[in-house]
Amino acid sequence: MKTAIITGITGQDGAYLAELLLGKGYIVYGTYRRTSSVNFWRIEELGIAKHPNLNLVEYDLTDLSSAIRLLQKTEAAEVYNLAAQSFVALSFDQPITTAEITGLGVLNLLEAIRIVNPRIRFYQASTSEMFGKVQSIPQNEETPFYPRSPYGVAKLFAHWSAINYRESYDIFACNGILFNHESPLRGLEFVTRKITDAAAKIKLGQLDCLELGNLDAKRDWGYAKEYVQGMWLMLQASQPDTYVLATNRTATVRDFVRMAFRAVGIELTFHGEGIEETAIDTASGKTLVRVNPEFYRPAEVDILLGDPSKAKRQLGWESRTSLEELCRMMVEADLRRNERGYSF
Ligand code: NDP
Ligand code: GDR
Repeated sequence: MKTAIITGITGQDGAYLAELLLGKGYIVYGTYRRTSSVNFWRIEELGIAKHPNLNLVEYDLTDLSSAIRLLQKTEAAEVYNLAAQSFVALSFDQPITTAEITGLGVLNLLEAIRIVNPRIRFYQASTSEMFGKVQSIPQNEETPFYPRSPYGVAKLFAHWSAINYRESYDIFACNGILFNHESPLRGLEFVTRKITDAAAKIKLGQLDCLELGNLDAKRDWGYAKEYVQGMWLMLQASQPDTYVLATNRTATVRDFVRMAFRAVGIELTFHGEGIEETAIDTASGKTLVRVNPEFYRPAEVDILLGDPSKAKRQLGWESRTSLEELCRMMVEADLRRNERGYSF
């Protein structure tokens, strides 16, 4: 039986990865941060919160001794580092905290691996945000980085740290450069889930209008459950490496809005441009979506489109769920939740 640590068990990917590893017979240590009320809703929704092989442990990413004790206590063979301050917009308001958690936190784990057991296999959650102001389209493992947010800069530090430990100390450190991946377990602050939750609420008469920022941003959105499979495959390979996971399709935020409202039976017509843009219900003429400049970012990533051919070639990984299917799945989950009167 293999033992794995997943940092960030309370997040979207942490929950799906825990489900995957438990299904493969792993003993899983899932770490969470201490707060007055920890929320395990995702692993509860997946029905694994009480799994006999799942151990929930408190862990502080910023504390090296805590990292050392975690590795000593669990004797894990694999560490998946998913915990991070992961919300790009917040990183502009809290750049230093983001650097400490999302950047330096990774170095604590790498140092702990070097000290406790350099044979541990390590997965670092790198991101397409590192491409930022993109230097070519589509982006692959060779595309130069140009981060556009404190989050992207912190992730780039972590990314290069993992490569440096791979090259300096022969540590099996893999970087997955994952493009946006979504699911019914996505946090409500991210744009896809904000949209599917609002479309469900508007359909149910619980909300009048959805406010968004930049509708022109383009993202390569895939299904999170498939992406965690890619993380696992990276750590099973014969050599540590860096891989892009993406769908190779890009769509605008506006496209996703149209798709989500269509999934609740509402056809939208868009009018105006920039901060004047609105979307109305074609049938009733009611304004259902408007732009609020508060949701604009100081610097934006305009277009992401990933080329996952290396992952397909070397790991046999590929994305299978279309954006339409993903969007419908998210809308249906949000309709069910809002009918019951709550959504996290
Ligand atoms: P989530 O935001 O859903 O989860 C982030 C996790 O990190 C949560 O468990 C959260 O805990 C934890 N965390 C946040 N702040 C701290 C902190 N100060 N100390 C300890 N833990 C903390 O992210 P995802 O699951 O979507 O993403 C997983 C990883 O992959 C992240 O590193 C993200 O940056 C990266 N990534 C994500 C992509 C995506 O599209 N989803 C794409 C590329 C990379 P809590 O519940 O307490 O907040
Ligand atoms: P992103 O995801 O920044 O790509 O980071 P997010 O869903 O937050 O934004 C995507 C795009 O939508 C635009 N946008 C809005 N975004 C939010 N959150 N809220 C809005 O109201 C809104 N209106 C428009 C944004 O400007 C942006 O262009 C995600 C995170 O999961 C990161 O952790 C991860 O590394 C990257 O994906 C890949």
